[in-house]
Amino acid sequence: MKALLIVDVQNDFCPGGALEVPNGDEVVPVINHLSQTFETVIQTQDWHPRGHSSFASSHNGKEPFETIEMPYGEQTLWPDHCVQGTKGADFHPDLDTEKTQLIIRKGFRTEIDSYSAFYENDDETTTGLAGYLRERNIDTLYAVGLATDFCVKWSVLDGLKEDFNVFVIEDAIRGIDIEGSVEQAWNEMEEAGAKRITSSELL
Ligand code: VGL
Ligand code: ZN
Repeated sequence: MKALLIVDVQNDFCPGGALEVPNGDEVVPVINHLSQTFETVIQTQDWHPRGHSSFASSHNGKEPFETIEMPYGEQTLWPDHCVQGTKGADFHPDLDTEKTQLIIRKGFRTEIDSYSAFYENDDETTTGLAGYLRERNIDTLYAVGLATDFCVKWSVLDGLKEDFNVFVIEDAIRGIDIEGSVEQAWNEMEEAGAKRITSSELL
């Protein structure tokens, strides 16, 4: 059984948002088209409390896109984004969410960031997604959404680590791209066993 995994298609990651992904909104019509063809659709939602430790504003003298050392390793700092209950944290208004069966919220613990749909950035704290998928006999994921080089990449890598087959739909994702990070993300995903496809191969 397969599922469509829609990662973080939220206002703050779209043009005009707090952490905009260039052309991030272009994924919306493609994803809407794809979700019609899936029986199981799952979404993630970046969902940070105010003052989250991944926000540059929580660290004196730090600017967005600098990195700091956290107890679990290196962490990139971001503009305040996807704050719980704000418009920026809402899904893009044109994203079709009727077919969504599960929404995984992540990044809600102040002290740990969470890029992946499966594990928080400490690589230990789980979201419960792997168990949910196994109980529903889902063994294959099709990953779409934002951002290629962060939440999509880590969701794909962790999905593979948890033994799911993972396809990445290249025209249904967009990246932030910090110093070549999109190309690096593709290399890492493909080396780990992800299969790169286009939506036209499914539609
Ligand atoms: C994301 C940075 C911070 C993402 C979330 O959805 O890729 N990136 N929080
Ligand atoms: Zn975030």
